Amino acid sequence: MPDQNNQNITESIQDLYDEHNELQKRKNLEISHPSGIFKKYKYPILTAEHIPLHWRYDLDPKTNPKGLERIGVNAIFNAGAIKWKNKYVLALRVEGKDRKSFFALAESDNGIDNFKFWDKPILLPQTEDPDVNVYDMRLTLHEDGYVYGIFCTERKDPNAPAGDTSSAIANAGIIRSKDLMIWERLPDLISGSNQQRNVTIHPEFVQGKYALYTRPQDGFIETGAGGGIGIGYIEDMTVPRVDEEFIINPKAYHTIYELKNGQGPSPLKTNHGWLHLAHGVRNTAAGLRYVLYMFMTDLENLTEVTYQPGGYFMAPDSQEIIGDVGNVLFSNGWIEDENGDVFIYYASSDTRMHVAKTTIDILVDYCMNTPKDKLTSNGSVENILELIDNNKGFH
Ligand code: M1P
Repeated sequence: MPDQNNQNITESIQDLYDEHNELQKRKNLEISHPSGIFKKYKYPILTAEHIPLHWRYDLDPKTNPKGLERIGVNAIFNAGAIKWKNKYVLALRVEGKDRKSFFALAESDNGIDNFKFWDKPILLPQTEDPDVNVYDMRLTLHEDGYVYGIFCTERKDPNAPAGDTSSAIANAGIIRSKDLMIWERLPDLISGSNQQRNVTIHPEFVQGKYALYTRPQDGFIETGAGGGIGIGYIEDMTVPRVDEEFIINPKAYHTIYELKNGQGPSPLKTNHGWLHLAHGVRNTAAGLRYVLYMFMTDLENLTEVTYQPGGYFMAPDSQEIIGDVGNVLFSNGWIEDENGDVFIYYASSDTRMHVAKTTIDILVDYCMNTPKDKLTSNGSVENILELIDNNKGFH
């Protein structure tokens, strides 16, 4: 005769598995966007509910007779991305209910649905100064043959006054791998800045050196006098020292990147230059607003921004506006397929992951042919008047 309690727990766990399987199998539906620049998808590709059940529940009826969740996940967001062995692989920021973030890999055959987590989250090798919190990994296959994972590592500010339990120091942590399974931890970035976030590596050597996109800042939240997307060079990644950072894309008054900005994933190479995806932040009465924008840099001279469309490329729509940290779009991962398709992995409001699809040709057209921000209202009207003028005879 089966034990009644065990029977119940087995059934309730089975129900959880059924729901979880349904969620993972759900097909995504393409939604066109009026801009024509990308297509979004109806469902987020990954949410906290997608986390495998064996990471959250004690599945043994003897030790969990009530079938309760033991370890909860709050959100999944800000994923690095790479095409690996013909799969679309994401390195997700998984944030537990305890507020600690960690990384876990998930993969999909088509890049838009049926993402499945690998068996276990990543236990990061540590430096002598252990990470307290880690997040926002960029995955980049470098021409040296390694896949680099550069992420933000955060520790309490040792100089914070007594009673200040919030101030932290953020820096770039670096791991690398040749198989995405065994990761070597390198020293954290050494730079002249108090804080670093949004650091990623350029995929090619530049005059024999590694090039890193950085975001120097004075404080933990505010970039202060620093800020902007910088570039710095490193001789040897096992001693990752950037002696000088050159700001290639500064924050600017009355723009969508007025307060701060940050490089998203590593740039994509095109015949017309390097394509960059970044986030821009401005302050509003309702708090910070994070949107995505794009720019291009010269193929040879990475410090030269050649094109920068005015305004945002993508902003939070409808449900994307709502979440743990509302009004935020953030992207640190994209994948280019051999046929020129581009999968943009972005998170909304620090809560869930989405994908948008476009092509290299469309992104280059968008960057090269969208008027730039002339930084005044009249400048914006001039851009419209020029378009109206050029449209004579077409409407
Ligand atoms: O909460 C919004 C984002 O804030 C930080 O980004 P940035 O350093 O550009 O301000 C990061 O914590 C990021 O993870 C988060 O999504």
